Amino acid sequence: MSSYNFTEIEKKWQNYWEENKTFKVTEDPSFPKEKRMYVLDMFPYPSGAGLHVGHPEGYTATDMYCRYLRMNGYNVLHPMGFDSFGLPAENYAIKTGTHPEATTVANIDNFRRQIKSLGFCYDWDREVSTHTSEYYKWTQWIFLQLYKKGLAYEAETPINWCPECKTGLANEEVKDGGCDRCGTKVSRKNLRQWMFEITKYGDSLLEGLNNISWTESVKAMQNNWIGRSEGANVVFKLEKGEGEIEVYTTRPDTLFGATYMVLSPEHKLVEEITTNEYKDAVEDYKNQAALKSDLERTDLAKGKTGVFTGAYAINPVNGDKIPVWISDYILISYGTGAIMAVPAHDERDWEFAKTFNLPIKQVVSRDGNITELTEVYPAKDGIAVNSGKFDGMKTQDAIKAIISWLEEEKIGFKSVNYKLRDWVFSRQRYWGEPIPLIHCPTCGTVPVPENELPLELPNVTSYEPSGTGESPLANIDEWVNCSCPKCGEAAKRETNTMPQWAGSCWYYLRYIDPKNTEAFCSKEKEEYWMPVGLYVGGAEHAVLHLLYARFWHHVLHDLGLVSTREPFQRLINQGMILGEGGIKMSKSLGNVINPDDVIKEYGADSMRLYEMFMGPLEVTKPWDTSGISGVYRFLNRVWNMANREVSEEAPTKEQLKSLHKTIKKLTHDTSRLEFNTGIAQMMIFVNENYKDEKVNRAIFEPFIKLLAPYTPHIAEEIWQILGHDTIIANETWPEFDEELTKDDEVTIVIQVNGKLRAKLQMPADISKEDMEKAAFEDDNIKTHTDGKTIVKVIAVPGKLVNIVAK
Ligand code: ANZ
Ligand code: ZN
Repeated sequence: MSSYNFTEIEKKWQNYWEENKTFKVTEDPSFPKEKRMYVLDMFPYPSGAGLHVGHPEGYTATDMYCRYLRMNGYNVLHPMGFDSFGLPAENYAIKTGTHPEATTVANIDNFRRQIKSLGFCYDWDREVSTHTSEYYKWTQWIFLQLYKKGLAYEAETPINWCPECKTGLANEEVKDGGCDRCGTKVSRKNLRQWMFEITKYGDSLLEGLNNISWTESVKAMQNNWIGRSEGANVVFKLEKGEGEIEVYTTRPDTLFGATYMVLSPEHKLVEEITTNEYKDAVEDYKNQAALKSDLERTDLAKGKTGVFTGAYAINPVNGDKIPVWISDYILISYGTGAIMAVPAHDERDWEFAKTFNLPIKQVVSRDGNITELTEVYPAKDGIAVNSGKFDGMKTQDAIKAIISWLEEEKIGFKSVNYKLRDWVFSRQRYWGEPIPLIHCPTCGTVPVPENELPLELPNVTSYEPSGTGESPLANIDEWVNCSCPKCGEAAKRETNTMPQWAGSCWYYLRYIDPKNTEAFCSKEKEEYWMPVGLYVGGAEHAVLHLLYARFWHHVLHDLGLVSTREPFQRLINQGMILGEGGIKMSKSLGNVINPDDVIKEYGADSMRLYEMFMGPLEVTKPWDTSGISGVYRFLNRVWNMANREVSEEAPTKEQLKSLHKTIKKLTHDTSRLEFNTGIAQMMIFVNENYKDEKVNRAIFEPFIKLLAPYTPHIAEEIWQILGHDTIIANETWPEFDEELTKDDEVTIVIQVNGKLRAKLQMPADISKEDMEKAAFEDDNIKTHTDGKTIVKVIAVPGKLVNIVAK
C-alpha cells in the first residue's frame, strides 16, 4: 500500500485546479439571487515576514464554507488580493534605498505562493493589488466623487508629529505615545490636511448597524466610536469686552450649577482673554498640553491640572460672574472645545473643583431636597433644585424646558454631537495614492480631470520626508509644477498622499469587475453579487477599516453607484491564535509558527484541518504541536481506508447509520462554520468503520465528499483512487435520511424506589406511556411492585423509568 505522500498529492491538485481554472466564477444568470454568494476575506498587507498562522485561520474557514456552498449548488465569488501601499515598505526604502515597489512586488509573490500552498479555492483571475495604477486610478476616481459631493475639505489641524522622523503620523502609527518607527515621543503639530466629513454620515452609519448581522461586540464598538450624544450649545458672555464663549453640554438642566468655565488649551479665545498677570502660566501650560495624547488627557484616573486665565464670564441664567480656566481634560476637537463646569454633577469637574478650590453648587437631587454633597451626583433621573423656575422638574423634563428657554432667549440651541471626528485623509508620505487635486493661484483647488486618471506616483530616489511636514513628492519640481486644468495657468499639485485605508475602502467592489477600464465596477455585476454575504477577518479592524469602508459605501450608495446601503451583510471575526502555552506569538519570543514549516512537515490538509479543529472559529486559542500530529494521524487512517479493497456490497444498517449521522452533523456544522465539531464527527465515523477489512463504496464515497471542503487535496486523490475521472470539488453534497440518523434501540434502566431492577431494550423514540407500560410488564419489576401502592412513576425518554412504590 502506498503511503500518504501529501507533498506530491497537494502539488498535483493545486496544479490541476490552476490549469483547469476550477474555481473561476462568472456572473452566470442561471443562478437565482438566493443561490449567489459573495464570501470575502480581509486581504493581507504583504509584509516582509510572510504569512503568519493567523492569516490561514480566517482563510481556511471561508475556503471550507465556499467549497461547501459550491457543492450545494451556489455560485460563489471568493477572491483574494493585496493591500499593498503602506508604511513598512517605505521605511524599508528609506533604510536601504530599495524602491518600495520592488519590495512590495517581491512580498506579494511570496504571500501568493504561501496562500496557494494551502489549496484555497480563490478565483485568482480577480486578484487585485492596491498599489498598481490600474487599481488606484479608481481609488482616485472615488476620491474625486467624494470631493465633488463636498465631503473633502482642507483644514489646519493638530496631528501626531514625530520630531525625529520629521513626519506626521496617523493615530494608529503611534504606540504608547511614541513613534512606531523610532520610539521618539510624539507631539502635536498643526499641519494642513485633507479631511473627510465622515461626521455627516454619523447617523447613517449608526442606523445601518441595525440591518446587518455582525457580532454584537463589533457593533457596540462602532456605536461607541461614533458616540452620538444629544444636548445643547449655550453662549456665555465674557464679563469684559464683546467676546463670548460657546459650550456644548449634554446636561443643560444643570446650567444653574455652572460655577466656572474651562477652555481647551488650544481654544482660539485663550490668547485673547488671558490677562497679563496670567500670560506666562498659560503659555507654559499650553506647551505641556501639546505633549500629551488625547487618551492621556482624558484619562479619568489621572489628577486634574489647569490654570486660571484671569478672565470671567457671566452665567446667563443667574448673572453670576464665573472664572474661566484652561485645562487639558477639555479636548479642542469635541463639541466646541469649551465647557461650562458643573462640579456637583460631573465627575471630572468635581475633581477639578476640589483640586483648585472652586465653588460647588448642587442643582439636581434625588428627591427634591437639598443635602450636603459629599461626592459627585451624576444621575440623569433626579429633580431640579436651586434652579429658579425649573425647580421640581424631573431631569429629562428640565433638559427639554431649559433648551426651549435657551432658544427663546436666543442664547442657545438643541444640538447633537459625535465622538467621531472628521477623518484626516492625507499623509506626508511617498508610498500611497497621490491625491488628484491641483492648487491654482486663481481658481483655487481644482480636481485632476477624470480622463487624466490615474495620476501616477512619480519615481523618486529619496523617500526621506522633507522636514517641513510635506511629503517627499514636494521635492520633485517637475511633478509638482503643472498647469491648471481650468484656466491653464501655472499651478501646483497636491503633494500629500492617501492613507493606507484608502485602497481597502472599496477593494471588495473591484474584485467584482477587476479588469474594467470604463468604471470601478459595472453596475450589472455589482447588482449580481452585492452585498458581501460573509466577511471574515481579525477583530483589530472592528472600527477603523470597517467604519471607513462603510462610510465610502454609504456615499457611493447616495451617488447611485452601488445598489446596497451596507457593503458587508454578515461579519465574523476569527479568534487570535496564540503561541504554544498560550502566550502571544512574537518574533522576540521566537515562538512564531511559520505555515511553510507546518506544510512541509504535515501537509496543507493537516494544517487546514488543525486550524479548524483547535476550537470554535471566534475564540482565542493556543497553538499545540501535538494537536496537529493528531489530525495528521486521522488523515493517515482515511488514506489507509482508501487504499483497501473496495466492497461494492450493499452497506449494513449499522454502516448506513454511521454515514447518515455523519452527513447530518456535517451539514449542520459546515453551514454554520462550526468546523471543529464537524471534524470531531468525521473522526467518529472513521473510528466506527476503520475495523472493516474492505472499504464499502456506498458509505465511503459520500464520506469523502463530506471531507472534501475540509481537506480538498487528499479528497481529490482518494476520489481518483476510487475510480472517478471527475473532480470531487464539483460533486454534490450528500443528503441524509432522517430515519437513518436515529438510534433505533436504546437501553432503558428501570428502577424501583431508586434501586436498579431491570435493563430493557426499547425503540429510541418510544413514548413515556409505552416506556411505563413495558416496565410494568417485566417479570422482575412485577415481583418488586406486586401488592404495593404505586405512588409515582417518572419516565425519562431514552433513559430510565423510576417507580416509587409503598
Ligand atoms: C455640563 C455637564 C454637567 C456635563 C453634567 C456633563 C454632566 P458626552 O456625554 O461624552 O458627549 N464636554 C463637552 N465638550 C467637551 C470637550 N471638548 N472636552 C471634554 N469634555 C467636554 O460628553 C458631553 C459632556 O462632556 C458635556 O456636558 C460637557 O460636560 C463635557 F452634570 O456639560 B457637560
Ligand atoms: Zn486655474
